[in-house]
Amino acid sequence: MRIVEARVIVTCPGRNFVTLKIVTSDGVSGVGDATLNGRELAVAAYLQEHVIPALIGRDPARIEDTWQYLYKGAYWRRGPVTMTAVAAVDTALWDIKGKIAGLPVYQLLGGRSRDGVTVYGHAFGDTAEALLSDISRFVAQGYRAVRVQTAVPGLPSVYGVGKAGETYEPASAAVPPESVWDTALYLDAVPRVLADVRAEFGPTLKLLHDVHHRLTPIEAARLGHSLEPYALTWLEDPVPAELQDGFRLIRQHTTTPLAVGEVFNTVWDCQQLITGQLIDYIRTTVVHAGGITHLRRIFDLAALYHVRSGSHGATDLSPICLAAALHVDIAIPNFGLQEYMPHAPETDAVFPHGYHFEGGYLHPSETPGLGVDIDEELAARYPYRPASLPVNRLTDGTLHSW
Ligand code: EZ4
Ligand code: CO
Repeated sequence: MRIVEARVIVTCPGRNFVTLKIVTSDGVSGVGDATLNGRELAVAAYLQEHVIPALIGRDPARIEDTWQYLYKGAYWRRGPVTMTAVAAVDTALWDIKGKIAGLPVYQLLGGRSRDGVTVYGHAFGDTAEALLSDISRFVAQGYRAVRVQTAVPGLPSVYGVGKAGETYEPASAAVPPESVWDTALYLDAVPRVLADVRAEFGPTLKLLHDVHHRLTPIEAARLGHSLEPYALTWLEDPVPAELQDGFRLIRQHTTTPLAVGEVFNTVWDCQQLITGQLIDYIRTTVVHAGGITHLRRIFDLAALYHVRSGSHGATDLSPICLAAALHVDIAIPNFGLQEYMPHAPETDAVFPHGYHFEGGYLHPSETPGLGVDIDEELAARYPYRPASLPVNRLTDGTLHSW
């Protein structure tokens, strides 16, 4: 069997998504997510110009060899654009292998290690009341874990906190919108809010908070320490993680568990974090970390060091990525949590899928392969619209992180 065709599909059903579809000489096809939020067309061009010509004629069964070929053969290793393109190919080939075997992909990964994939939802509120009622909404649906993001009095807007009644979408304008950031106000507000939330919901609801890379290590250490009474399941992205050693400083000062990795692309981005036991959860996921093949390599390394998975799963990762992530989550021994933001109805319609949510768990599809597809006719009705993530400036105008 040979790969006879591969096509890149760019669509915007509520937000932008890039998809790779690979077709074999036997007429079996597979899909892979290739979406890189705010940089979609860079990946589309990488696939179209540099990857697809080299795929035609290859044996689709050779997943590992194709991964190595695309990673090493490019000469220019790693990086989000390259690794998202590699991930798309890898995911599509696992989909094809599952369809040919007549098995859901998780069976090819060793079968189930658990009954369901525990997910966390995104609660936010611009007032304390709105936040508590948003969390109650998740609890009522059976969620066991909730990420809590709050407005900061004195700041007009905060990343991750939407307006009441609106669906939250981080990439909102063609050119990055700018907002104002003040660390002192933030560090003052967050512990008070988490105290209220813990008091209201009791000890068993898992609470998480995402800092979105906005602190320095010593500021993050202080925040982690001040949140200890409220027993967070994790504090996410406390600092930008180019300097993996930065986490050592945070770790020395707090027992609040740490999670990081949604922007990582390879095992090399988290090697010190994992082997130094500087984190508790690694947030890499299929689409941005080289596909199922490489993600499993990261999670296997993590398992040796008591680090559990906590894969990224915001709405800019397409239903194809979520479907693939669930096959990994259900199979690996060291699964921790899976992020879950339901997609918009238009998105779900473009990507018909068999995974489903029930009582706080997501369940992967039981159909052969990934159990997800793209409706290309419907996708064509939603043309690409440029969108960017926002940036922050400090009150004096200095550019800050996010
Ligand atoms: O900012 O997916 O934990 N989740 C997040 C997300 C990310 C977006 C970036 O594309 O931080 O909301
Ligand atoms: Co995050």
